[in-house]
Formats: sequence, C-alpha cells, structure tokens
Amino acid sequence: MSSVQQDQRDAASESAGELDAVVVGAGFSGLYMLHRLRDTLGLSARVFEEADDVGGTWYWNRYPGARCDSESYFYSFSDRLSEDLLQEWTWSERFAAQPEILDYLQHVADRYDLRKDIQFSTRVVAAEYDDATGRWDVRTDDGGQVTATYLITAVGCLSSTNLPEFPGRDSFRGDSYHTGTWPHEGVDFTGKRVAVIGTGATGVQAIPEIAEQAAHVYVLQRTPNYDIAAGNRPMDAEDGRKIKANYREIWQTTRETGFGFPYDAPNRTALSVSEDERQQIFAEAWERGGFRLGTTFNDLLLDADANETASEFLRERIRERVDDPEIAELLSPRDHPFFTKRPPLENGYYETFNRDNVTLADVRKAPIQEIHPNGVRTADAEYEVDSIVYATGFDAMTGTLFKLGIRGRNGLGLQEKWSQGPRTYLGVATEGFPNLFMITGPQSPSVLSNMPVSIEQHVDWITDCLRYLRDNGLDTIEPLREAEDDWVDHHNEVTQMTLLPQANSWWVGANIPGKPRNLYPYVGGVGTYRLICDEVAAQDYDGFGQGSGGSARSGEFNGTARAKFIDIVSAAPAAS
Ligand code: NA7
Repeated sequence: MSSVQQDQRDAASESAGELDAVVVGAGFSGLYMLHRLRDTLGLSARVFEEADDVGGTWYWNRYPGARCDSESYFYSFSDRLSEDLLQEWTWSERFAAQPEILDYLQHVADRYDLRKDIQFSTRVVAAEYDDATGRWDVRTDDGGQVTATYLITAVGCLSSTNLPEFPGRDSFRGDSYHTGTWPHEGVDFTGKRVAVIGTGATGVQAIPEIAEQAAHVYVLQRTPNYDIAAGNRPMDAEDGRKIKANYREIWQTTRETGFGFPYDAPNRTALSVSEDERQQIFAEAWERGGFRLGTTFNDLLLDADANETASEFLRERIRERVDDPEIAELLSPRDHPFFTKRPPLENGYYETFNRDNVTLADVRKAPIQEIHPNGVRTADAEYEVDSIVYATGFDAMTGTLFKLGIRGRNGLGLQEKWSQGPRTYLGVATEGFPNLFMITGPQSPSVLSNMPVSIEQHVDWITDCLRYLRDNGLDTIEPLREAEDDWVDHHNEVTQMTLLPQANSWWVGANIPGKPRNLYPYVGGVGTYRLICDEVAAQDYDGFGQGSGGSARSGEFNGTARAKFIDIVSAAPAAS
C-alpha cells in the first residue's frame, strides 16, 4: 500500500471512530503522550479532556497562592521534548505560580499543534475492553463512542476532589469553594469572614493570601504538618543563565535521584554526625529552601530516631516564628514523623498566625459537628462565616481512574479488581486489562517524585513499548499474573522498610473513608525504578504476555529485571 493510500485509510478509520489510541486527560502527561503517539509513532490518537482547555491540575487549581512545590527550572518538560523550548522559556519565579504553569502548558499545546486532537469538555464515562475484537470501546458524556487498540490514562494523581460529608454541608447560605475546582473569575474575600477547612499543601498556600484580604479567617486544623519554608523569590537572571547552560546535567540528575530532584543526595545517616554538624546541615538546607531538607540525610524515612532530629528542627522553626507559644504548639506535628505526610512548602504561613484577623481552631480536639446556614459548629465553638473554603484534598491516585468505568477482560471492573488496593505491574499496567497503560499509576513513583520527571519516564517507556509491539508484528500486551504479584510484593516490602505506613496520609488513602489502606505511590526511588523499567524493556518486556488480535499469549516471567537492582532497591529510599 502506498503512503497516500495508508493515509487515506487512517483518515477513514479515524472518522469512523476507530483509533490506535485514546488518551484520557490533557495535563502534562496527556499532552506529552499525544505528541509521542502522533508525532513520534505516527499513530492515530484522540485525547478526551473534561475541562475546556489543557492544563490538568494547573487548569483546576486556581485558588489564591496556588504554586508549584518543585522549583520551576525542573518542573517542566526536559530536553527529551525539546532543547529549544528549554532555552526559550524563562520562568519568572523560583517556584512558579499556577497561571505561569498553565501558560507554559498552553504554549506546549500550541507549539506542537496538539489541540486539534483533543476533544475538550468531554468526560469519559465508560471504557470497556471487547474480548471479541481486542479493542477498547470508549464512551463519553456527550453520547460519543470510539474504539481504540490502546487506552492510556493521563488523569493525574490528584484530580478527584474530596469534599467531606459534614452533616448539613449543603445548607450553608454563604459561598463554598473547594480549592481543586476554584472559580476562574477568582474570589474577592474583602470584608468577609472565612472558614478554611484543611491545612495540607493547599491550605498552607491559600491561608496567608486569604488572610491578607478577609475580615477574619478561621483556620480549622485537624492535623498540623511540617511545613518547610519555600524561599520563593523572582528568578535571578544569572542563576537562570547557569541553569540553561547546565540543563543536560540537571535532567540527568533528576532521572537518577530518589525523588526526581536535582539535589545532592549525600550518603550519610543523621546520627553519624555530631549534634552541631547536624544542626548546621539542617540550617543550610533550610536557608536554601524547598525540599532540600528531606535530602539532608539518607535515613530520615527509615529510622525513627534519625527522623526525629529533622522533626524537632522543624518544630523549633515554628516556635521561632509564631508569637504565642500555645498556638506554636498547636501548629507543631506530634503524631507523625517528618515526611510521612507530604510536607507543604510555605511562604509566610506561620507568621499568618500572628495576625489579629486569624484564629486557629483545633478540630482534632473539637471536631466539626455540622455545617449550618450561617457557618460551622465544632464540638466547642460556633464560627459564623460568609464563606467556607474546603482545602480538603483529593481521592488520590485511584479516585479518577475508578470514575472512568474501566472494564477489562470478561467485564472485570478495575475498581472490583482493586477492591483491596491496587494490583499493578510496575505501576503502569494491570493483569486482565490488555493494552491499558496508566501514566504515573499507583505503585509507580508518581507523587513521591517531581511529577514531570516521572511522567516523561512513563510516556517514553510506553512509547518504546508500542514501537516494540509494532516492530514485532504484535498489538496486544498484558502483564502476567506472576509478574504483577511479584511487583505488588516488592512494593509492599519496600513500603514496610520505611516510616511511611505510620502516618494517616493521603499517600496511604487514610483521608477517604473506606479506602483500602496501602501505600499508593512506590517509594523505591525514581532512579531505581527507571533502571527496573528499562531492564524489563531490554528483556523484551519481561513479565508481559504479548500477542495480537487481543490475545496476549502467556509467557514466562523471568523476573531478573527487578532482581538485578534489588540491592539498590533496598537502599533506595536512602538514595533520595
Ligand atoms: P491534603 O494534603 O489531603 O490536605 C487536606 C487537609 O484537609 C488536611 O489538613 C486534612 O486533615 C483536612 N481534612 C480532610 N478532611 C477533613 C475533615 N473531615 N475534617 C477536618 N479536616 C479535614 O490535600 P491538599 O489539597 O492540601 O494537598 C494535596 C496534594 O496536592 C499535596 O500533598 C501536594 O502533593 C499537592 P488531616 O491531615 O487528614 O487530618
């Protein structure tokens, strides 16, 4: 067949709704995946996106103070997408605010002409694998239907909001907002009495900004966090030049470290140095700002005594900044070790509690009992307010995946299969769901990493996998049960080596009533994980059954890809 005939045939299939790939979501991962599918592999692909524009997380989270907690110079696509873009794009702040990141993603969409293959304002309501045809049947809320060989989820890890079922919640007569679905026109809190529920990474960013405007802010805190000073500031032109000159090295480091940050990862334990030296190391990291503090020693996530030295360093910073010792104590975490819940980065958060128009309420001691037409009633107080801001987080990692109505072989539902928690091979695929790929899925590093680095790694790996299938005359791939069992066991083993199971975090699903308690992201480290995935690929996708026409012939699971890196894995959280 000539290439013209091939093009005509492709166009005819596409207009009949027969695609090579459907991608769900048009944030960082969906945009890059579409580019690779279409422009690298030459496949027909359509992206379905619920919003009316690109951006994902950065489209929805427009609350005051919304900004990235990774430094802007490495929170972007790397040289894998384009050296030119890296050199041309200039970030204005050390930690970019939401509008600037959204601008960036819009620029990427335009630069690569991606919008023409994205169907906006369209939600996927069902995605069912047809055993007879070996294709995914995808239905959308506008009544549309397409079929595709490959189904790729690019839905982000934090895209289903969590709005707790407080009694009387909907009776409130004022305005209510969830930070994850913030009005595009913004909100003016001038003169308003505002209750903010939640002090995670989002609340910590929003509260200082809201306090600048509002008549009074009541911060309803259930659990204090170890908030780290971000040290945000305008990007220094000289720093910017140095970064651009060294980008290749910077990206290489992000790919090798535990968390996907280009920070030094010294191989020393916290208790191996003297108290003075330790304090000095913490203080230097604190001065430099951001997540560096988490990478000062290699055992902070492994050893409770080591961790306590960092935890206490951070409590001391709180006492220094908050005038009232009782409020400082209320803001000081005592129930979980540092970094076992995601530490927020803050810009003036603690000083906010020195203001006359801010009240901190302990809703752990006196829980919220109800929301009523005029405000919030807790076990020991009444807060009459004009507005309620829910900074109550997300049903992370699986919430949105389950809403897609994914059904695999024999009609098996994804939610049904994962009723006790996710079961995946490498966090990117799951047995019984052929040709389903999940970008930054559960049991991959995902939210325990600098997201763009993990997104690129998954997209590139999926791209290579699809190329491999094509080159070998195959079009069906599915994890083998034993490979999946092995990965789940390994994931659980690495998790148990760390302190992470000790905290009631969203990382373990503790924020959603009834959600199975597991560590959802993989804590073995970005660098090690990449080596394992690359080795699986080098061994012709060991652990995946492969075939064509919907039948993935069973194969042998060699299992040596992971074993090859097991020693590194054992030390992986330490290598962060
Ligand atoms: P988080 O980190 O899940 O924080 C949600 C906050 O809301 C947290 O302080 C919760 O307290 C609080 N919360 C949730 N439900 C309730 C109820 N029922 N009553 C009182 N307080 C409640 O979400 P964020 O949006 O801040 O951050 C999510 C991620 O986005 C963040 O980690 C970054 O990765 C980016 P809790 O701690 O559960 O006691």
